[in-house]
Amino acid sequence: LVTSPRIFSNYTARYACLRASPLVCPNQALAAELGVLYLHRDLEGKAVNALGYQRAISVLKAYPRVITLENFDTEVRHLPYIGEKIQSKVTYLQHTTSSHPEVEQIKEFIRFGVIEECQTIRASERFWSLKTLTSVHGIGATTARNLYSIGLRTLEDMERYYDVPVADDGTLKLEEEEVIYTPNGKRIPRQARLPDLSTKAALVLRNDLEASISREEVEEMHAVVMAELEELQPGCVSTIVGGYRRGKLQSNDVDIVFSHSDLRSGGNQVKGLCRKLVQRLYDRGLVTHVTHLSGFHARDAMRTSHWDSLEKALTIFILPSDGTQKRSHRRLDLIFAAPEAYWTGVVGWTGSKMFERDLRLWAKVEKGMKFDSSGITRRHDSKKFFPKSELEVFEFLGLEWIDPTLRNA
Ligand code: TTP
Ligand code: MN
Ligand code: MN
Ligand code: MN
Repeated sequence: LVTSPRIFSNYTARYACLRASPLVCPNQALAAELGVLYLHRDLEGKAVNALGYQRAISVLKAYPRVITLENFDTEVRHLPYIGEKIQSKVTYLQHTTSSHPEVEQIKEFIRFGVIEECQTIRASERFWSLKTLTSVHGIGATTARNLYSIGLRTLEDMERYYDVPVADDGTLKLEEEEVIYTPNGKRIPRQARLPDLSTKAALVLRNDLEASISREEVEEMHAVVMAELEELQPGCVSTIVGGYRRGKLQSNDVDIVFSHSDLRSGGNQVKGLCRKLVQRLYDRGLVTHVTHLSGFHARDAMRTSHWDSLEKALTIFILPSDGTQKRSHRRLDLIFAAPEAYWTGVVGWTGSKMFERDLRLWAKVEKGMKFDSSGITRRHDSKKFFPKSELEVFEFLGLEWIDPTLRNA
């Protein structure tokens, strides 16, 4: 990654969408150590405290020099979310905590290369158990704490608790797909719905789903999906977004935003296409499970910060084996935008999560706009705006361009 001094000029900004944040920063080890404190707070359900660390880490990621005791006192401790409370005109930009443990903890790291509290956390059985239990897809911190409180500690405990079937050779088995037979013996799947990824299945597939995905495989998956989509609806366009687009060498999942190249169609070519594509990929054996599928049904209870009205499917995908290599199940997120919402979709799904969080906050507080992956709305009269390129999204919101590889806030 090329890092020129200019791109760091805005590292003092309070909004992550104004800072250039490279994938790897000069204070990577410090960020990782503070990351332990963030994770600990997050696993314990201390959301406000966790966010404080997340914000401090995010600010450090944009700081262009190795932090020393000297520049810490002259500069770093005055950065937003790190040092003393800065008076802000907007109350919700302020810290809700009155003390700033980060200041002492960062100093500790500069002096000793570790933070004592992190050592304590790393030695804690509860921390490792909660971390392990949440490594299973679909198990969040709250569920993990509940499982811990009834005595579960390891993945093996979880296998027993969720009654995962074990084969004779000791390997775990996926449950057979349930089928019913019609009176004349025709075999049809019991449910017309695509199979959900149950906790049981997530446990069986955990080694696959935990493994990271190379850029090469991301691109191969993208090509396979696009070939299927082209058969279904010619002329679609797509961008691989998420961590891949921010330059990560290894991704945890694959995120793709789709649309249609025909702007005049008013989105008719993409309406319902998400569901059709997922069904087709399922019929081909490429998609094995679905964890979320939006479209014709009423909005479900998925309450995440990135909720928008775009059609999307969160799936489990596996490339066909070519006989020489064993393939792994991967998480694949498919997002469909009408042509006019394509660029807000791409910006909204490129991330990082902190970049997106502050992009929304910036738009709302500073510009009187609501940003979301499905478009930009002016708050006072609900007028919708649909930028025609990614650069136009930035310009419209009054932001300097930040390259996707510098959005690792
Ligand atoms: P993710 O796929 O969850 O994350 P990622 O691609 O940044 O990193 P990873 O390699 O671990 O997959 O989300 C994709 C993008 O969607 C994310 O970068 C920003 C956006 N997003 C949000 O803004 N809020 C959310 O809650 C989620 C899940 C995603
Ligand atoms: Mn703080
Ligand atoms: Mn991703
Ligand atoms: Mn994703």
